[in-house]
Amino acid sequence: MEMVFRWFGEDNDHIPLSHIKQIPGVKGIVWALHHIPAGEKWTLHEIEKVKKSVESSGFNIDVVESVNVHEDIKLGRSTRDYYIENYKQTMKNLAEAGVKVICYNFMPVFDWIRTELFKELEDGSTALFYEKAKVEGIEPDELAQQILKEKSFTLPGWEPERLAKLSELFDAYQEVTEEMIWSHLKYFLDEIIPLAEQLDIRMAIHPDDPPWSVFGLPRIITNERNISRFLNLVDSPNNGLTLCSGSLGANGENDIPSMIHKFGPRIHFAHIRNLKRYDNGDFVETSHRTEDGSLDIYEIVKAYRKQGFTGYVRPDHGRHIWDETCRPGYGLYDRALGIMYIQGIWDSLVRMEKESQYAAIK
Ligand code: DNO
Repeated sequence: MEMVFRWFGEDNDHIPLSHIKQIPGVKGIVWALHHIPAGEKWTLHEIEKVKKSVESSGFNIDVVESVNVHEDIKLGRSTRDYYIENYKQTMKNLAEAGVKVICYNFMPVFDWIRTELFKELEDGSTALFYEKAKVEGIEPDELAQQILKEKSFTLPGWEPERLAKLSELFDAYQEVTEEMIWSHLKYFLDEIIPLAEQLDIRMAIHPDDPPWSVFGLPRIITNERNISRFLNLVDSPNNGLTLCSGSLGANGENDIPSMIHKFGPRIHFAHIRNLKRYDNGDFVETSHRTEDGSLDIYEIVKAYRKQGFTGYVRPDHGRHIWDETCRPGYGLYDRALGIMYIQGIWDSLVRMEKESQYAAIK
């Protein structure tokens, strides 16, 4: 596995690359041109600017998260071909700059959803929280207002241009069923995967977060069966996954280690994080440690090790600790702790394998 760290750019992140450099084991920066609205091309010139600053700090730019898909593509509108052409041009430019993996998602309207960004935990830290009853009893624009009342940060997936069109988008999705989303996704994949093969780019869809329908919007990348269906829509190694343990793990029926074994070589990018599920359907994000949440992070890392996983991995959201002022989920400290926990498990597994081989020889 190759450890990478998400970073929002020089003008957009409070964490300098020099601090990321001090986290042991991090090889690459997961980046994006966050200022470019979904649907517009990423020019080589803009890409090269990030490449220069990231590479001069000693990191690779192999993984992009995300090149967002324009809503017209998800809605299957007649204008989708225009946006797909732009997407392809972005893929070509990214390949030219040396990018290997593109993470994206196919969630209608919203990317991830939470009801509180700084929910206090028992230890005094704060973390992202999802309250089921609240989502069921609130209008989406009201939730967006509440979530964004702190203007000191921008949130990936909650970009202003997306939120400005909220009611128009909800109207547009009224008639869109899950099966229609499947067919729009297939149309998109039929266009981009052959190009990804030519460019040697691995496309990695991110699961829906949380993995169920919210506000009546159809969501499909939610469980093992649907992920198998997704991979068969275009059966190519370049049509792969970002396997996000925390997104899928919000549903207790999703068995993450079993998915890792099942989808093995089609997982190009691993997001590892923990969360604590409550019986009433709420969940809160926790430290990465197995004991702190509902997911068995040890078993997850072990499954990757057993698969011989050589892809990219990043710690996912962390808590906000030690009074750090940061974008929700993306502080330095707890993600760095998460990295050390993941690497601690991985390194122990490697050592145990070596020791048992050695014992067998003796
Ligand atoms: C939130 C992230 C998501 C993710 C996208 C991938 O913190 O996990 O915004 O980047 O869904 O396309």
